[in-house]
Amino acid sequence: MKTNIQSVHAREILDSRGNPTIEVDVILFDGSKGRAAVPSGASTGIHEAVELRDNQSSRYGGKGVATAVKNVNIDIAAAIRDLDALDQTQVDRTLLELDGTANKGKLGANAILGVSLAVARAAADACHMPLYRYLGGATACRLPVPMFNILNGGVHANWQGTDLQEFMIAPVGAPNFAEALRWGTEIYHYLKKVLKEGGYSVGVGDEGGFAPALKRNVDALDLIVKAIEGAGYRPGEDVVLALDPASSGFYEDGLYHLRTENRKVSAAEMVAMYADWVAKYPISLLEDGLAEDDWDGWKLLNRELGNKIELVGDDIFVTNVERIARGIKENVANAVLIKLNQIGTLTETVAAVRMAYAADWGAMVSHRSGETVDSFIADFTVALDTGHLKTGAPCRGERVEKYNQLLRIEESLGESAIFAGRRNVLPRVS
Ligand code: 2PG
Ligand code: MG
Repeated sequence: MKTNIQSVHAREILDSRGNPTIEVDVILFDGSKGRAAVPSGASTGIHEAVELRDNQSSRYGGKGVATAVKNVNIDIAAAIRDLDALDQTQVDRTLLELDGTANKGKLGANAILGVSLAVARAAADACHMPLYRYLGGATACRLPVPMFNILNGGVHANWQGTDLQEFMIAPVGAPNFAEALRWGTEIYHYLKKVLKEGGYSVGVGDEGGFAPALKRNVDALDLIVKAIEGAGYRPGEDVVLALDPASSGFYEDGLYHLRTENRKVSAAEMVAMYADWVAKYPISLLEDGLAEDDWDGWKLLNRELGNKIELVGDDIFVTNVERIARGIKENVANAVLIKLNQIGTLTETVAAVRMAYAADWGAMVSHRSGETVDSFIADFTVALDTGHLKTGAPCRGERVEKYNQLLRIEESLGESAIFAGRRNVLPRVS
């Protein structure tokens, strides 16, 4: 058949941090082509699928992915050659069977994901369809609220800034995606001015947000509110705030270690701190407020704030349906963060989104802190209609490429485009 896979070829390329990652090219018998590159996290959850690195210190300090490349070019290429690229489920099942482990440790989730995504792109090419249309069907037309991470901390700022990793703004009041992008970008630039005036550094972190060394984490919220107002927007009306503390990164021996503030606090104290912030600032979303295995803490968090804001699980769920199912059963959150490389195939990622929807939970698609210019997640977000996407500040080529792709999608949809706006950032709040 014309849409069967003719060849699969992987290579080692660099990501935005200058670390090696995988890029895969897939060619079908009709000449259709698909290319995909795999991102890489820094504040990775311990339950994520395995990112296979060579651990050979003489190359790239052990971070090479030559083994994963070889796995694609030899074993995977042989296993999926001749499969129909339009049958994504069969392709992904074949990859899972070939790997045979629970965590994709044999072939590497990075090797598997590169192939899975490149096959989808080749199939879309064969159908002469844009990726969002191929993945999402005839009715895919809703653009997400961009969640701009304009102030970076934690490991993304080398622990030189705030303990909390991400302070985001969401222009929920914008009439369309292009305007949301403009609003967010203007606020980002205004924040630079506010920081300069305050005598802070305006160097940027891994995701393009500024990374000032603030004395208290809460100071970031004040600076951002100032920037929103300074840029001419109304906090809480036009633009809301979102946080990803990535708290697994500062959870030690049962306590949360806020280094900048020189204090160690319990889960209950963290929850009280968030509740206080939610009362004082227009915060609509909190991701990873507590650590990846602090299930009791999460239950408390959800009891306190689950009816007020969106509580998104990243490291706790790792886009894995088994962990999401537990989260739904134990009622610990109301949304899931969706990262393709946490689980390793397109099919499993879609299953995670569907599980969230079936429970009336939200789903927020996410980039990784190590990225390439691949914009798969932009199309994926529109296809799966998740209503919001976080892919960094409106700064750094690998971040803006996703936002620019959403501009292109909005343009091509023309009158049919819908902007998710406020409702989709606050799925459970009236
Ligand atoms: C996160 C991500 C992306 P990393 O924690 O949500 O922002 O960071 O890719 O480093 O895990
Ligand atoms: Mg996170």
